[in-house]
Amino acid sequence: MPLHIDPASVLNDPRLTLMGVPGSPYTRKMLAVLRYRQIPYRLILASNVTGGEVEGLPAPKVSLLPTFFLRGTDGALEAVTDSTPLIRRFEHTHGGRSVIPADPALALVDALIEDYADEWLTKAMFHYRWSYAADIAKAGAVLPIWSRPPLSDDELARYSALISERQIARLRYVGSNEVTGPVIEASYERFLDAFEDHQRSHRFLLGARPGAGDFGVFGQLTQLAHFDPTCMAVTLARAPRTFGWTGSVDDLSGLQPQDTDWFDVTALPGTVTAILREIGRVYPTFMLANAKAVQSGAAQVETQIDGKPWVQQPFPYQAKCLGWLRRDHAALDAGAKRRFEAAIAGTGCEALF
Ligand SMILES: N[C@@H](CCC(=O)N[C@@H](CS)C(=O)NCC(=O)O)C(=O)O
Repeated sequence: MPLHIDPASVLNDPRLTLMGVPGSPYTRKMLAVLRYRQIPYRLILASNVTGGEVEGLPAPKVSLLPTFFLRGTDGALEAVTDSTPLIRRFEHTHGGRSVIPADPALALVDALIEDYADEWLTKAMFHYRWSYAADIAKAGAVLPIWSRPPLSDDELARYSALISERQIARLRYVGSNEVTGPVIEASYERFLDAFEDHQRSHRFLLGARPGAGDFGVFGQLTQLAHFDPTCMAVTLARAPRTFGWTGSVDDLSGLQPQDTDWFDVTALPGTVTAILREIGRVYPTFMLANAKAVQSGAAQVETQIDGKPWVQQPFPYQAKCLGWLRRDHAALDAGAKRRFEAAIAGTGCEALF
């Protein structure tokens, strides 16, 4: 039976209402942010693929998970997607336990890491899941269960086929193909090595408290490290701390963050610079080539990443992400801009701004 939800009940509920599934990295990212921030919520399990069977709620402009149902400026309930601006919106609506560093220069480093996780690490997530037979089989068998229990064997087989076909056809959106696959995997492995090294001395990416970037990385790792078998084995073998970190970031409601827990952006540990160097090695080239292709209406993004050819179809949303990073950079005052530029100097990330 479809679940009927009355919009008025959502408007009057002090909890946030969102729709998502455990197999969606961005759903997991947002759930972890809400738990860490101690913001009460309710999750409606529903998938875009198998159909949500939820009636009564507005539909978002683009159907993405997670979808939040929030009061719009006109007072009516609206469906809102995109984790990055939602995190900033909740910073204004709910006080305390911020995931945005107080120093705007460090906040931009955090936003850069978040964007890399959301828009680049997700390539690895999607690539491993829908390229390898064992991963396709596991995702196909389990993903439908997460949003539509109970299912008979026949129904499960039908939804497994539906999900796999649909997602494999979408590999082209993230740019996973025979040419780019090895670049994606090598870059994931280098990221793991750099993050693992960082965790020998530090708990989170930018200090002893998590930023939005940690939650972005966490979201992708819920799948890369903890679910899809090929990359899970890679992660466990190369980066046991990262495997463990992913389990712990899921629920940080008991952490007691202090204002002094953030790194000083003028004295970042070398392990952060190494992570930024890995980001700078792959991400700016892709983002700039993609933005250029979107702008010129080209049919393909064609560039070289890490010295190897990269070909994929343009992704307009990621051109928007680049615009957001540049907007935030332009908004920094002269002192913060200097601190930020010194923090990323020599990493390759400068090319983005
Ligand atoms: N920019 C969005 C990305 C969300 C996203 O891509 N969600 C995926 C699931 S993880 C999705 O809903 N894809 C469309 C679909 O499955 O129909 C965010 O940050 O929340």
